[in-house]
Amino acid sequence: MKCRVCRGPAVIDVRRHNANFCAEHFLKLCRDQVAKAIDQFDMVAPGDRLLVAVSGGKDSLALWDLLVELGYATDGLYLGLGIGDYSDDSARYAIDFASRRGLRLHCVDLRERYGYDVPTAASATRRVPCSGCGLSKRHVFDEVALEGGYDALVTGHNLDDEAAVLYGNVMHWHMDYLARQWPVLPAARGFPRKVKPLVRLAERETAAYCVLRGIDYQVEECPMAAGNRHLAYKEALNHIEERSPGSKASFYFGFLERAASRLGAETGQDELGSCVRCGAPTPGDVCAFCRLVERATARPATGAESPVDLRPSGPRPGHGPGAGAGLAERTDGGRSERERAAR
Ligand code: Q46
Ligand code: ZN
Ligand code: ZN
Repeated sequence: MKCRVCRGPAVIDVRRHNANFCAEHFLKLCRDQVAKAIDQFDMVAPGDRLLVAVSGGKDSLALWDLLVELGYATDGLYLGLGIGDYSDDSARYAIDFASRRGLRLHCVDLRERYGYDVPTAASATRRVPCSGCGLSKRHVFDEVALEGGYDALVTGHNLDDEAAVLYGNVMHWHMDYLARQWPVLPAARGFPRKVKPLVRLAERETAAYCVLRGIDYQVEECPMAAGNRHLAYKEALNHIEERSPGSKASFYFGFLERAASRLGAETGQDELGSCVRCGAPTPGDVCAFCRLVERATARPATGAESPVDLRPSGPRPGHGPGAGAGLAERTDGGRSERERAAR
């Protein structure tokens, strides 16, 4: 097995490119693919300050490393979800990565900042954990990005993620989600710009990138992933990719080229009011996140305590100090109503 570029010994085959690469040229391929995605979709401008949502997993740490390598000004954001040892270990990987490189990492803990965690939210709402988890991530990421004045929020969604999201959205004909499935979402009132520079790299490639760069990452799967439909879509696509390499890329990029622009995403911003508690755009009085916090922090016994007051002291961005971080959004349950309406 020889490297396509230098004919030296290869360390990885990338079947969808029908090519093998040595370590040096594989790392270059990864940098080139991220640079190409940023350029192709006009994700960021020179000098932009980027906030990278890092979970401690391979995708977000590879992404952060790649952006630093490419010369972008980045800070990280880690969101503590309170999922036992899994969260504790994930935090360590994120913190270790940042401290070794002298990078700034905001750490936000759901329990410390809002008084609940993902397991509590799941039992209070009686929904799959990913539902409240996804809603929490989206809200906190938006909030911290706006608070910090970042030009864009960057998430580690890779090609496998995006293809699986597309598969699910097509399967159920979620036309509103399909209309917004573009690797860049522009900034809007109450929302930072959101970009996904890893869309040209597959999951296996971000894992290989981390190994070759000596990046330690959380290899365990989240123990609360049960009920996550996204994983089933990924498995289905993996079967197809195995038999027909390149299918995922063809599916996803074919959609972007041929269909996405025709769907005409509506932001819906004009119809939204502001949450009376946190100021976030919402179609109702109280946003989905604040309702989640209220349910997850409610004490069943006396009823004497009032729900957590999330009202910011000034105009949004609000919610007090700190910063947080995390992964990326998913298509399975738990899209907030403001996201349904606006994103
Ligand atoms: S962390 Fe949260 Fe994921 Fe765990 S509970 Fe589901 S959404 S699976 S990326
Ligand atoms: Zn080579
Ligand atoms: Zn709110």
